[in-house]
Amino acid sequence: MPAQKSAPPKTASPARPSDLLTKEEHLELLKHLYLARYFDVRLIKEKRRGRLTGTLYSSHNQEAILAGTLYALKSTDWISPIHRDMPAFFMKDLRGKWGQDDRIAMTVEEVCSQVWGRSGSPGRARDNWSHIGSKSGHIIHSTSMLAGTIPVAAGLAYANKLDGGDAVVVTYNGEGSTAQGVFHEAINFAAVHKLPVITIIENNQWAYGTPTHLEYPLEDFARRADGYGIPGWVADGQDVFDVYDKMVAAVEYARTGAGPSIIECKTFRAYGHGDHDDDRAARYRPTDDVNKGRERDPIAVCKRILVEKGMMTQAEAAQYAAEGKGAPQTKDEDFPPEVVEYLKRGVEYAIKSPLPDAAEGAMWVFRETN
Ligand SMILES: Cc1ncc(C[n+]2csc(CCOP(=O)(O)OP(=O)(O)O)c2C)c(N)n1
Ligand SMILES: [Mg+2]
Repeated sequence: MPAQKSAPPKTASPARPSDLLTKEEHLELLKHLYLARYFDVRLIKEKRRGRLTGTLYSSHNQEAILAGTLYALKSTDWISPIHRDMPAFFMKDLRGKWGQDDRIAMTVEEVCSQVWGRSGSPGRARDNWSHIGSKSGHIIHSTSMLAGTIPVAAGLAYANKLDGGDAVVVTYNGEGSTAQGVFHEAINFAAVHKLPVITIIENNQWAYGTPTHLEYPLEDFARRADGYGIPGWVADGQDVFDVYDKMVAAVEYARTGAGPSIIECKTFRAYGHGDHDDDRAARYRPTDDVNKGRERDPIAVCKRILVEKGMMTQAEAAQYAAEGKGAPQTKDEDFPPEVVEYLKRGVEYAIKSPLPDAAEGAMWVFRETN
């Protein structure tokens, strides 16, 4: 074989979608991480202060999954969040629309009212958490049945496709839910009909008290995609830009009619399954594993990348130090003031709102009249 005379032409590596974001958009993504984190921290503190009741399902340490995926969507796209995704309800459509309440799916007031079980909430005190949705805001009403959200998403995507729409439907699912039969049935259906359904697997290493090695025999849950002949991406769930890049690819794939896909986002559940499980989780999860799992805080990862890209100075990165702290150690000063103000609006609105009238108890309950 003749020796190669000249070096092969240098091909520039293709730009990652996140490299095409402006500096403002990079900084906005960091703000979304702070917002999701502050929601979590604030609710935990409110509950400890006795100003809030009900179970909290923390998304601490998993914020980059919500921020990165939502940032790649249009407001006409649909999402189907579940228990671990509470900030998604007020973060959908937030890209470039901070403070424009009439242009986002759900306001922080509505979401906080839901958490406080007040009359202005969609669920009107029947529940304090994620069993809500918004038809106009394109959020599928959440159910508790985990992967049971995927057939609903597939049906919606099918209807939208028949109507000639270009909406993408995104479901958020824990890795544990991928072991349910309905996960297989729904994704198989979506694959056969080439439906624009994107399934985000939030692999936080635990399903309640069950570790991943007792849920699935392989390392990457994204490999479940192979059985349906659809793409399965693995994203670093701590890196909002990597999540965004994989999401842009999945959205493009879905939007062009190619069909469904799966993105597994590797992360780690910071607390117990819900706060009722915190004490027990401290016994079933070795402390070293928890510390290691929480080592790469998504806020810190994002800041490091912003500094590397020259979009933030070290001093600016150090200004609000929310990363690496649990809720009790975190102060308001660890967050940008506009983030604290934004959430404060929701919390104060909820606390001041009345409880629903007791007579409402029977509302929405089916009753035979004859
Ligand atoms: C069909 C069904 N089985 C069991 C439950 C009870 N349950 C609620 S969340 C959960 C664990 C889910 O784990 P995973 O899917 O990994 O999500 P994570 O909580 O880790 O985000 C279980 C067992 C349920 N809600 N629905
Ligand atoms: Mg899990």
